[in-house]
Amino acid sequence: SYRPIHRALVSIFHKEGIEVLARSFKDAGTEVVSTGSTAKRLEELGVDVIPVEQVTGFPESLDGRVKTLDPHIHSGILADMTNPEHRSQLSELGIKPFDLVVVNLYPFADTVRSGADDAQVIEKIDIGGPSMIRGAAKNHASVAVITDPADYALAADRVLNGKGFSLEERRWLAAKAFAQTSAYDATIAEWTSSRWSEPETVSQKESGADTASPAFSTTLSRTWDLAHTLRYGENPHQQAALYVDPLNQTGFAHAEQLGGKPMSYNNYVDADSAWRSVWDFVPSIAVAVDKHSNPCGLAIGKTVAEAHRKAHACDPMSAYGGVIAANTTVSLEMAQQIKPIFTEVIVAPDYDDDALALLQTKKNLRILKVANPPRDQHQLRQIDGGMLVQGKDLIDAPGDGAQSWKLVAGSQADETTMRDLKFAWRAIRSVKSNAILIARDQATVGIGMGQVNRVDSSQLAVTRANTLADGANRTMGAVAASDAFFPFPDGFEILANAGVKAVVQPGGSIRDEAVFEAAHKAGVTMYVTGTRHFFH
Ligand code: 93A
Repeated sequence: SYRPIHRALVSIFHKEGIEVLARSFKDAGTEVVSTGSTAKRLEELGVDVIPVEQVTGFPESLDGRVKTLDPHIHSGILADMTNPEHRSQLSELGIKPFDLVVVNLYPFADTVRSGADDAQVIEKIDIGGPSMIRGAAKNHASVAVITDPADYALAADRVLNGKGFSLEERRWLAAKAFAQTSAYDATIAEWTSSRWSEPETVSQKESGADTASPAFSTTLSRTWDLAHTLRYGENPHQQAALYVDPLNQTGFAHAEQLGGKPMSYNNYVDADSAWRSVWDFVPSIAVAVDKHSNPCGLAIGKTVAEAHRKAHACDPMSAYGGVIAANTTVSLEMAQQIKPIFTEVIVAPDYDDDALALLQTKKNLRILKVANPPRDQHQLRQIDGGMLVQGKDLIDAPGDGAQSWKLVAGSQADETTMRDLKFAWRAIRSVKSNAILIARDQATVGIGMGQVNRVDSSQLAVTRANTLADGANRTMGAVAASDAFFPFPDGFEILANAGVKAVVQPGGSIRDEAVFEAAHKAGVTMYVTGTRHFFH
């Protein structure tokens, strides 16, 4: 099953690391065919190279777009040398087979990231390279294909051992090669479909596309590059890794870490969630303190330090070991407040120098800087055997503007109450369903999250508000939001009994009238938004 390497085809964009392979070619006397700058580099390294033009009898043309796309090359790659007919055809045609193909591709993703214009990006779509790789991988019965510079030393060994690669090794190399060409094409598809969508001139009948698919095609065709493996997943017995979108270099996954231990799987999940919630409040200054992907405090402040004080005060007990996100530069004052609190992660667009220096004295605090707001428009979630995709629950969905809210009980909210209701409605999007959120002075004071019925969420929100406040009654005169409708009056009544004066909720239950009636009786102002904010 071994195939000795007599003749190799080499065409590589990145020349790094090729020395070891070049030396083996020289020492073994391997015949090497190569393209333009690759041939030049190999010659510098002392290898006798046959230029590809000599094999094709055709000049490199069209600015290099046609170099190796030629039957003299591809017959040498694709001939199945275990097949006598292929062998005799090759000799009739005067074509010599390749035993080894070494290719790495034009740097498409790097070119996109460099900010190059469309024409330059398009020029970096490699056509000849993937053709050679796919041909050699298909024909692994006869050819070994190397696409990863990390395998050059291995290839050099197999060139020099006189036996070449085993069939098992060639199959493994073929599998790696197909994975690489498919990822390469997927990145191209992501880039093209993000800018070229179905034009209006194509009717739905003509395109035959599912109406949902154009919006999602960019997200679904996305490729993921392994950034690094993580120590473990949610639990120590689970393997985990971080993959990043090669075309989105600005997202949370690319956060710059300015201090602390390496990020864990749970740190990423929780901090991403806190990060998302503070951006809902721009242009206001907001801080979130999260635990297990839920806020244990979320607040708006005149300064970032004030926002943090208010967010922390919501539930100081749960804030222990939490993650903190701010949507603006962290000040020294805020850093001083955080100093005594055990915190896993802090994420912000930037830090004042003195604030950063102070935070860096906390050796375990992971300090993340993410310059840009969240950008991804869609969310993916894997289910067994499939993938769910949805548009993001953006806060400016219809109904988020209070102008479309409908007053269904009690009297019109005054300015301060309305301000707090809007805050509560905005904040509740970050809370796992069923969610009930009690707020005052543009800060959460009690959050009931993730319960399997709304009554428990209401009770939890009230209990949290009043037991975590050193004897103060924080629900009396506060406002509340519910992420979805109250199916019965009971969940609402818990809030009313605790003294909540105004409630905002989506409405839409078949028992809406009973809920509104309960609000009316309790003298509580109630608005319905018409939209909900489920978050599962
Ligand atoms: O422009 S191409 O799509 N057309 C080709 O025929 C071709 N052959 C090799 N790109 C082609 N290549 C690529 O050129 C290889 O994948 C490799 O990345 C690069 C090597 O360039 P050079 O000719 O400078 O050695």
